[in-house]
Amino acid sequence: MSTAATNTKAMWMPFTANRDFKKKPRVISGASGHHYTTTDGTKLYDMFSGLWTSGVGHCHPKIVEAVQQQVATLDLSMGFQISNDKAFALADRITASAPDGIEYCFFTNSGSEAVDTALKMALGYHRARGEGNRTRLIGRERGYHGVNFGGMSVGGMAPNRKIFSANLIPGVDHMQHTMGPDYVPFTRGQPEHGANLADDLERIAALHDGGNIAAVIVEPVSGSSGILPPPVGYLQRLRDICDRHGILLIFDEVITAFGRLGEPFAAQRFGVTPDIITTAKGLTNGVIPMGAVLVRDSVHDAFMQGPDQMIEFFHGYTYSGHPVAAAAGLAAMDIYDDEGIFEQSRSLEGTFADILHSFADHRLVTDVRNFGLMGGIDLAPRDGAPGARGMEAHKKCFWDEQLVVRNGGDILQFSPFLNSNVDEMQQSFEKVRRVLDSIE
Ligand code: PXG
Ligand code: PLP
Repeated sequence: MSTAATNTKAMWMPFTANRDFKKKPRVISGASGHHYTTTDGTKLYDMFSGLWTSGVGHCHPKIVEAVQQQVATLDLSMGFQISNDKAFALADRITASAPDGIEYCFFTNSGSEAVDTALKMALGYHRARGEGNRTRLIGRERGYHGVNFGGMSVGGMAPNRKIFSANLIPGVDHMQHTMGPDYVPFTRGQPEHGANLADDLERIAALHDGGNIAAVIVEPVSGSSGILPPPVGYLQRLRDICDRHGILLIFDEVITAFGRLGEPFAAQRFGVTPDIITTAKGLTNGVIPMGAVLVRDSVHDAFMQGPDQMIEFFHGYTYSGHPVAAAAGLAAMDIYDDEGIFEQSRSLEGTFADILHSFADHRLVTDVRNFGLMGGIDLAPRDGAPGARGMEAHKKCFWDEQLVVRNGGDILQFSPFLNSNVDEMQQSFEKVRRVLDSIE
């Protein structure tokens, strides 16, 4: 596969090995359904649903039409002190599918912004209730909460943090991650043991006094750091500890919301309701950037005091509730309902798990983890070159097998379309196997 001439110099690419990429660029110029097309016309199967974003496939006609209509009808409305019909409709729609008690929705443009918004809400909530001393924020090792200063500070991925070590926001602690000493490699779905890892929050509460902690933020299933499903009972235990100390629980559902776990939200899948949920990605099927923070009525209501003409929360983005993004979101919600997308996702889980775990016998594979339609395969790192084997697998999938998979270092990550089928999955993983067989 050759690469048509694209001048790749000027763009400094996000989370990319720029110099390596630019030697032989991988440039997409089209997409339809479950495939991408490159600039030279090669078709690739997308085993990552965009970037965890596009559960119903690319260029879904209903979303394309909704966006086209909206951009020609109302391209933008001021979002401060005025708003637009589509944003209100989408807020209604999302909160209706959220767990009971989650009743309000604040729009952002990304997951990173949703996270920083949620952290600010948590601090504001306690202050508004006369507990301004509750300022500590608790994240978790191996957590990913985006790249803005708040999310990076509560995040637990060392490479994202290390050059900012002196600039992270103060007053943050991290719980240990959920692949504890008792973790058994090749566990299918949720580990049976490890709920007690949640007691690390109790340890931190004892250290600082729980009454000084504002919020705890976790991904229900850690995504970016390699698909870490929560041990059975772990999330409930976190909920209980938070309740005991008056700490807000934030679920970062940027990946896990909108069907990736076969439900609107992971909160419903695990039967644990947090106080705040952050979302993005699948909110618009990835078509227009948008994020949202969903909150319990008690969190919202705490802000609603003082004179009526006063702004209650001095926070917002120019594009919060952008009408074109909201139109895409409404179309995505229609598709999720009309096409039974979450049910389809749920029905694919078993096959996906079977196929992933069939890699346990491969000489390069050291662990396989899965939950819902999130999957990870750990490759043994090459001596002295961590990440090289994962990168080689990613590139070989792309060039030799016309398959897009993502690697986080030596962890291969898979995010199949929610409406894919068993044949597509089998064929894709045959390609992955051929690639792994060809790697030294
Ligand atoms: N929280 C979570 C849980 C995420 O997964 C973000 C926040 C940030 O969202 P934005 O829209 O600002 O990127 C994310 C994003 C990967 C990968 O390889 C995952 C994300 C981003 C980049 C790569 O798994 N998730
Ligand atoms: N910087 C400047 C100078 C601005 O005027 C604004 C918004 O008005 C921002 C940053 C924030 O941009 P956004 O609202 O798109 O996040």
